[in-house]
Amino acid sequence: MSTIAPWRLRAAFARRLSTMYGREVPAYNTLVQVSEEVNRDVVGRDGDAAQRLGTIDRITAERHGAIRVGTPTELAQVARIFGALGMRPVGFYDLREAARSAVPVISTAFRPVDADELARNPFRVFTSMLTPADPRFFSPELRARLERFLATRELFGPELLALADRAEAGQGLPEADAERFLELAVQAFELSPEPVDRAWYAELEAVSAVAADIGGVGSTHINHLTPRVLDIDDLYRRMTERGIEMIDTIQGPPRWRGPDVLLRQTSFRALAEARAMREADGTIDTGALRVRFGEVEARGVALTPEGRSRYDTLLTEIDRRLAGSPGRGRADVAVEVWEQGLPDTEAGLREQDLAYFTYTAVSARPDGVPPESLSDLVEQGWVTATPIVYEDFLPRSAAGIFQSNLSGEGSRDIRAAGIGYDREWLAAAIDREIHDPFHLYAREQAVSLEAVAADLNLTTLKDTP
Ligand code: OOG
Ligand code: NI
Repeated sequence: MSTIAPWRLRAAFARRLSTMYGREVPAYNTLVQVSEEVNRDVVGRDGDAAQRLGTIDRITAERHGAIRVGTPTELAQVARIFGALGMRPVGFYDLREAARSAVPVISTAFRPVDADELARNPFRVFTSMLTPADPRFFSPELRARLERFLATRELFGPELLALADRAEAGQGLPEADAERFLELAVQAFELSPEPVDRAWYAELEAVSAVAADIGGVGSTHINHLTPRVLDIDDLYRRMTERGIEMIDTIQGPPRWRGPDVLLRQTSFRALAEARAMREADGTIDTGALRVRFGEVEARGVALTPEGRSRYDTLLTEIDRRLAGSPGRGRADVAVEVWEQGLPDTEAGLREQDLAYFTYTAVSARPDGVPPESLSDLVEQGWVTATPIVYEDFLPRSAAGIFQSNLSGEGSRDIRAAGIGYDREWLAAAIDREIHDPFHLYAREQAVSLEAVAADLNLTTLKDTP
């Protein structure tokens, strides 16, 4: 019997999750359909240029999901399930600081880390973990009850976890086991029909809607599944024309004349879904919760640490100018700041070492001796530079997405000191390396430069740019 490799499990899981989510949240199907229309139109209009950051096949299949769990134990189990799919934890996001309203979580993203695995299927899941120990959000008494509640629930059964471990250790599963694994894995992220304890949910919701979504119920669920689109402004217009209420803005960089960088995202608001509710007297009623929404994203080139700090500076500058002239629209101010602060060509980004690229020696080489500097090699036609797509997330955008979908602001005690979590803490808590996204991009670029140096017999290229 043939073994189903991790990347096939990943692709199949993403497909099945998409089918399940479309059944549960029909507006998601509309979003996917409109995204596909937009992508077709952009490829028709711009041809190959539209596929500079990924082939249309990759982009059509590309999704990210988001889930939320309550404890390090649950997060470690999630890591085993995604490990079976060839997805590793990458990056550490602290949304407690990034959001205006109460979002008491820290997060990472599970995704493939190697270029060839990403090319096969780039499925990723933004995964957040509740922080009941943070006294800004939870009193010691509420924390104790919340932790007790979380300790008794089981999100992932032993059969699912055992299959996950076998898949990760054996680099895949035989067909029949793969089928069972996928079935159980998708089930684990479906919305549970179990009644929600209304009072407990409401108590947590008063602190934070995110806390209620995570700790107010006995299971987890996928809360959005995001397709990738080549023109997010066009998509926003088309969704609005169809009468779907979108959040106010597109998060991240503005639309402008230069290259797409990092990530732009927008979403439609969480929809009210009927849920069974357990009342204080034990009777079951029907209520409604707004927990799931539809997000869409456009991806650009990955920025170096220097490019990223430039990006953060530009965001702050937009806020500063807006505060100075409150009558102006954010989009206009953003474009102005971008045009003043960022090179508007790929070559400019490369020369200032603001973004990552892969380099390839061309087979039909110019005559003579190759120059030694990388920019000369590219300019004189010895080497091509292809932007590396940003595969990760942005804390401020993520906080914005969380926030725009919350029912209330929640509450927080700003006098209490927050407790510090970081990448090392998270790695220890789940006993896995948390990859640094910058290292992954830098490694991909470095590997390509080594190949160029070997192809062209150059010894001095390695450490540039
Ligand atoms: C995750 C929100 C963050 C993104 O794309 O930035 C996110 C959540 O709502 O659980 O998915
Ligand atoms: Ni998302």
